This record gives sequence, structure tokens and C-alpha cells, in this order.
Amino acid sequence: MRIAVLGGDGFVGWPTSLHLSNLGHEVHIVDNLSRRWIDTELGVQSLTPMDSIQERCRIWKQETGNTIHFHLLNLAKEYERLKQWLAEYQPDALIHFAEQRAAPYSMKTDRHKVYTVDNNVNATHNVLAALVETGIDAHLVHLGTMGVYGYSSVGAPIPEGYLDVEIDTPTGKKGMEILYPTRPGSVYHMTKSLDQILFQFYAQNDGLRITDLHQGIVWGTHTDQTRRHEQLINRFDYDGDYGTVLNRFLIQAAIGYPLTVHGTGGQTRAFIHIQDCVRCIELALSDAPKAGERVRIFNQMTETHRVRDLARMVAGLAGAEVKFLPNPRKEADENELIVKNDQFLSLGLNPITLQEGLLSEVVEVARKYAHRIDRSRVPAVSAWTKDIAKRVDHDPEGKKLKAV
Ligand code: USQ
Repeated sequence: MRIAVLGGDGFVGWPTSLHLSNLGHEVHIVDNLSRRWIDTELGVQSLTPMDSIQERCRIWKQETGNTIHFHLLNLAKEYERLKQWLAEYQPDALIHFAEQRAAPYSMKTDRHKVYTVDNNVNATHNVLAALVETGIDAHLVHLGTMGVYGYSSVGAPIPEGYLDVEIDTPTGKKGMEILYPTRPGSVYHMTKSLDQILFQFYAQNDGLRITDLHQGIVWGTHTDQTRRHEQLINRFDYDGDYGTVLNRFLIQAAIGYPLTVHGTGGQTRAFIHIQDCVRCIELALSDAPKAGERVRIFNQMTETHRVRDLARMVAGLAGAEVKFLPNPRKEADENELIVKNDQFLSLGLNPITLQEGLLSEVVEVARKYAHRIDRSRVPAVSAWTKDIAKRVDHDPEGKKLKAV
């Protein structure tokens, strides 16, 4: 297949591009390199040293003989160029990662909220409108998030995207299937909820073939393909905005920094290893919906864990101290979470669960590149409201925090 990986320079986009290229697909990365610019804005860098996208593609060619093409294009701002690109390359499938993906970054200031909505919603809508206009019958696979469901304890498993409900009508009860009600917990998660409505409309109105993957929190850094050469290494975020919880704990343990548990650490979340992410995308591609079919929604996660349990586990593994901090987010202190993921299991996913070997691998990578870490960038300083900002003012090492 000819596959466009939109956002193929990012944390999941890059290993996905390698995985699909390794399977023999013709891969085209379309990216505006915004994630690299955001690092510059924040004054942080990936824990791992990343080469330019062009150099990464050159090393891949040298290693495997396969070409990954790179196209510099801003999907949210360059609609006409996007249309021309689609008409010229006629992809069979598009994987859409091209969105600002950090909840704390999206809550930093009003400017960051506006940027996240502008970038994410426009990118998605531009892709949909351009597919209709060019008449290209490509399968669109979108990276959504488990966070669209929200994190209140419902006491029942979260289904894969749709909920069967019964409504009262004058002639009696009527069964209906609806999109599971969204309850986003950040502006970033809200954009993914909006994406769902855009998908529903374009599938129903224009027969676009769309799969939405509601992904959990990704952990790990390497996949089989990024391990092949030092210069194919994946990016690895540790800072308070882009680092995600389990990877942050592992990195913190590696550098002797107290593990930063927000609140009581009672938040239960869904997780998936990065190797399984790329496998899930392969599986989703192999099972495309037909025109006229409703949007196919998969829960792309393999297990759930409570944040404080993860902290205890990492502390035990790597000998670290755990600190319970004022929570910079507005979220439930404690929640239960049961999630269905039957569709990927039935397609053949054999989940990688939290294993000591893979956890230790992350700690090893963090130790190797520890000299690149700026400890002052570890605390999470983006507060969800102005009131919360007043409470979150010291880092776990007792230093006064300054928002960047
Ligand atoms: N947390 C801590 N300490 C930390 C960092 C986070 O206790 O140092 C807590 C947070 O308060 C939150 C939980 O861990 O309760 C998860 O935070 P996270 O930063 O790991 O994940 P989140 O902000 O939800 O976002 C990440 C990705 C996003 C993806 C989402 C999947 O950045 O792109 O969509 O995970 S999910 O969480 O399932 O919605």
C-alpha cells in the first residue's frame, strides 16, 4: 500500500513509519516538524538525541534499502497544498497523527489553548474535506485518545466507541446506538472529541472510510525497528508538558529524582507499549471499513493501572523515592476504569504487558542519556486553572517553580 503518515516525525509516528516501511509499504511522512519547534519554544529536548527527519530517513534506507519519503507540509494551514499533494500521490491509506498531543501544553495559557484547537481541528477537517474534494478513496486511520471518554467511574466497562441506549418514545422504548458521551479533561482531549463528530459527519455524508483509535498512555521508547540503528532512535519526552506518566517515573528513577505523583495518585488510566501501538496500526489497516459503514472505533490499550501503583512498582524496581504533589490538573482524585479492547484481540494482538525487562530497558536508555536531562524541566507546571496554579509552586526537590 502507499501510506501517508501525517505527523510521522513524532513519538508514535516515527516508529509507525518504520514498522510500515519494514512490512513493505511505500511510506510518505507528511509533517510540519512542529513538535521540534515546540521543544525550542519550551527550551527542552528529547532525552534521546534525534537526528533531522531527512537524516533518519537516510539511515533507514542505508539499513534496509527501503525509502521513506518526507514532505514538509502544514495540514492546518496549507489546505491547497494538501489537496495537490493528495491528488499527486493518491495514497491508499492515511494515518493521522498530526495533532498537538499534550494535555498540559494545551492548558498552559490561552494562547496554547487557541493553538491546540486551531491546529488539531483544522488539520483533521482539512484532511477530510480534501479527501472528498479529490475523490480519493483512502482509508483514514486517526490516532484518537481514551481521554475522550473521560475518567469518571461508571461501574461498567467502556465499550469501543459506541453505546447502546434505550429512549422513551410515544410508542414505547426504542433502542439506539450513540457515540459514547465525551467528557474530555483538557483542551487537547476536547479536540479529539471534536474530531469524533467530524468523522461521524464525513462517514455518513460522503462515505469516507475512517477508523478512530482511542489510544491509552504509551510507554516504552524502542520498537524492533528503532533498535536497529542508534540514529533511528525514537524521541523520548521527560518534561512536565510532554512526558507521560510511566515514562516520566522511569526516567525520574534513573536520575534519582523523586517520582512526581499528582495528588493521591488514585487516577486509573489505560496503557499500551509503543511496540503494540505500531502493531495495532498495522492491524487497523488490514481491516478497513467499507464506504457507507459507520466510523470504526477501537480502544487501543492493553491494560489499566493506578498511578500510585505504578510509582510504587517503579520505586521498587529502580530504588526511587515517591513524592505526592499538589495536582496541577483538574481531575478526579480517584477513579476506576474498565475498558473493552476485544476488537484488537480478535484481530490477533498479543498484548505486551508491564514486564520488568521492558521497564528496565527504559531505565537503561534514560541512564545512558541522563547527561541531556535538565532537572528543572521535570516538574509539571501547567495548571488547569488559575486557582490551581497558586497551589503548585514548589518542585519535589523543594525549589520554587516558574512556569515556562
Ligand atoms: N501524572 C502524575 N505524575 C506525572 C505525570 C502525570 O501523577 O508526573 C498523572 C496525571 O495527573 C494523570 C495521569 O498521570 O492523572 C496521566 O497523565 P499523562 O501525562 O501520562 O497522560 P495524559 O495527559 O492523559 O496524555 C497522554 C498523552 C496523550 C494521550 C493520552 C491517552 O500525552 O496524547 O492521548 O495520554 S489517555 O490518558 O488515555 O487519554
